[in-house]
Amino acid sequence: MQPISFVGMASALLAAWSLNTPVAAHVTLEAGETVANSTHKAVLRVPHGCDGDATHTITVEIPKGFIDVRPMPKAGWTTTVSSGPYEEPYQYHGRTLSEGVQQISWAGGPLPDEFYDEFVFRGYVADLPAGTRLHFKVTQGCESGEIGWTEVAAPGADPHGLEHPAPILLVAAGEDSSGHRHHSSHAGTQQAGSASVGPITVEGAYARPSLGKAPNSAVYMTIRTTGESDRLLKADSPIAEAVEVHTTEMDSRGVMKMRPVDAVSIEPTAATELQPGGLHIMLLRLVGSLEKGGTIPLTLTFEKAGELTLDVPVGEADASNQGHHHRH
Ligand SMILES: [Cu+2]
Repeated sequence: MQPISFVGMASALLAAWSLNTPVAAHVTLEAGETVANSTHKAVLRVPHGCDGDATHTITVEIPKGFIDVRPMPKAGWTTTVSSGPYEEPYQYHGRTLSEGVQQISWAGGPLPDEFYDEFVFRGYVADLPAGTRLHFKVTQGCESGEIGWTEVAAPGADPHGLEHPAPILLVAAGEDSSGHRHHSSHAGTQQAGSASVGPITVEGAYARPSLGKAPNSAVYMTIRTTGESDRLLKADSPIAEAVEVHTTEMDSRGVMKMRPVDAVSIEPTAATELQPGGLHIMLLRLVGSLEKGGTIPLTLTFEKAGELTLDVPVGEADASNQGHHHRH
């Protein structure tokens, strides 16, 4: 993985990519980490062509252990897969899978050298041991030839020195240092109040109990990323007729007011806090009451990491977070 420092650029136009990409020269996967026994959406990032030439083909080889693979079709490109038998069969959702996709090709474009694009596919990470590196060998076909992003470091060796490394997806341990379980974006398995998708982690989420017949409530949480900058684009929950991302500001008369925001930047340099008196997720026109001790489902959509659904406990945050009043 080639870490990309994008501090402060979250609101810049995507076109800025191509002006700032010498550091992002490699073909990489957007999320470098996943966990075993989970569905994973892989996003191949192609930052430029081959020595100035446009790209017309991207081919990726699917490594052993990444199964039930489905590419996302791409406008302007012809997507093809080649399938074959797995080295060994997998038990998957009550079925035995003995063959599947081994290679995906996107042909078309062309993708001019000065542009950036993404190629998406999803699959299921089999029951692999933590620490397994899945190497997705990529061949980038250009008008004048091709570049193979296929180099693989020896086990335990650092792949950073390689000139044309194969994009890596690391199978991480199921628990992080704080003892929290990591979870896939599959709903229904998370610990209430925390969840992760790709490099994004949500922790400490809670919803304010509804008061009497108050039609609205709010959800607070801490969001972090171990990857590049991302943006929270929207939130949804069946518990409210509308869900908006709000910020709280003081107006010229010193009155705190809330207003919707288009997106919230998630930067790798600092945690993003959604808290009373600041950014929050607004639940408008509640469908029922929010009782302390219950949970509500909430889906967050991130620009790059995609969707994450978590169960949000209804209640209070840590004592340190109490005492603020959310104005309406
Ligand atoms: Cu609000």
